[in-house]
Amino acid sequence: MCQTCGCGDAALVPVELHERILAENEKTARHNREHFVGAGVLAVNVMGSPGSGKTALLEATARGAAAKGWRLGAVSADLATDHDARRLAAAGIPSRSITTGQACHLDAELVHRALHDFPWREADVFFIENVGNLVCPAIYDLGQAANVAVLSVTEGEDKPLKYPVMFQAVDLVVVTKCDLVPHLDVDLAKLHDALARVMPAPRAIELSAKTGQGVDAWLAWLEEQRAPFAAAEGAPAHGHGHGHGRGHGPGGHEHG
Ligand SMILES: Nc1nc2c(ncn2[C@@H]2O[C@H](COP(=O)(O)OP(=O)(O)OP(=O)(O)O)[C@@H](O)[C@H]2O)c(=O)[nH]1
Ligand SMILES: [Mg+2]
Repeated sequence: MCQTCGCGDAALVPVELHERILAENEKTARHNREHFVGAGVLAVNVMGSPGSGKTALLEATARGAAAKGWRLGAVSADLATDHDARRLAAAGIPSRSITTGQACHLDAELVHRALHDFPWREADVFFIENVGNLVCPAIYDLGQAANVAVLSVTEGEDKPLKYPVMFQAVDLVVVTKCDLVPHLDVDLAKLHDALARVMPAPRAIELSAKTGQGVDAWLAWLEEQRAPFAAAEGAPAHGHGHGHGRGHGPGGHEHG
């Protein structure tokens, strides 16, 4: 049970109080967004079920980003360990862990605190790996520019229909562990159909962090998201010529 949001339990957290918590969160998220946009940093909220392959996706991203000359940064959240931040650091991504205790999602304040004393402004792309959970993380704005859901092929084609709040909130779904498809009964056409029914603007990339399938398409999507930030600074989308922290960035790029 999440003690922070109450997971919709009106006895634990009355509706009015929950609305106040969300309103407070919105304020801090706006503040975070101003920081990210002002520093020309593309912040991406990476969400998905426990074990869906979020950290593996970021490890694969580190391998591809090096070739593009991007600098990456990350915070990685789970309830009790710093395992993922260590994995990301080992993959070459400067990372900080956020341990949430009993909370099943990140909120804007937790992210804001993690940014202190951390050189996030150095990054071109900054990933926020959320707590593994297909529900609550979708409700909390963190100040990110883009939302991504990671959905592995082992989870079943109907997940977008069963957990629509997540899939309604994201700009992209990365369908992971595609190397396993030959060993499963999963029907990818059904999965894409379910996404099309739920996502306002359906967009998905099939990927395997293990084989590298789809990583180029994922990097191209990131480059697309990054472009307005680079253009605002008069630098190429993958260049380092931008001066971080100078208070400019793209307008109208905010979501949710
Ligand atoms: N075969 C295969 N296994 C994968 C792939 N990506 C991740 N895995 C495996 O799936 C398991 C979970 O991967 P993680 O990257 O830790 O998943 P996560 O979503 O970050 O997990 P949490 O942070 O705990 O929610 C690990 O055993 C990975 O090796 C993939 O592309 N192919
Ligand atoms: Mg992880």
